[in-house]
Amino acid sequence: AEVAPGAVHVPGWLDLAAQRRLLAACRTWARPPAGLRSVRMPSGGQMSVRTVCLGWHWYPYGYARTVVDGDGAPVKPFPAWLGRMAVEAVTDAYGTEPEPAAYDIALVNFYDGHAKMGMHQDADEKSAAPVVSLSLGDSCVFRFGTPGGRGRPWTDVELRSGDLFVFGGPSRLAFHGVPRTRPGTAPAALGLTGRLNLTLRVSGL
Ligand code: MD3
Ligand code: FE
Repeated sequence: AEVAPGAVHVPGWLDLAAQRRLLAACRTWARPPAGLRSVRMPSGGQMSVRTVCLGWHWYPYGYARTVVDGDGAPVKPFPAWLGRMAVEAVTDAYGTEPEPAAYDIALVNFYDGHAKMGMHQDADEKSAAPVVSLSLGDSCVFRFGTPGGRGRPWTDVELRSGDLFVFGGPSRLAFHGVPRTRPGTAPAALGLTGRLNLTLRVSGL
């Protein structure tokens, strides 16, 4: 379903077996060094989401090759199979191949039952390539706004385990956030308490 120009939601893109493989990989990436951490904003606040990065390390507001705001360790490599998955995702969502830009960043966000993410833009990448989002575990309310500001109008979309969302074109700089998750809604067979979201991106660096 096209939620806005360039914003395409593909429910159930990953079957249970694929979700389990991706979750197992996320669990190895989450371990230190350069593992899961919660980001401290320059304003002093702490994000309730915990994040691990592959390829490039995101910090407010930029990308580095080491965990500059954490343990200082080199960021884990971005695996080639994730890059192939990103190209397949864009191709399936849009029905056309993406421009030849190499996906080289993954941000893996973990939400416990209380975590949420305020409305923001993803503007630290130097590429206009679409962002690929994959959800695992608990469902959430995903709020999709406009490029004009963090306020209304917005559309609330339920994201479930296995869902794909691709954000490109005019939607690439839209404000978006996660006002709440729905604890206890993860597929029992997945074995995850909470929610994971992976975003695959092109750094342009
Ligand atoms: C729209 N993550 O990591 S995924 C983020 O569920 C982020 O963890 C949320 O926002 C999450 O920055 C939302 C959906 C998403 C991801 C990236 C986007 C929507 C986007 C980039 C541009 C526009
Ligand atoms: Fe974002």
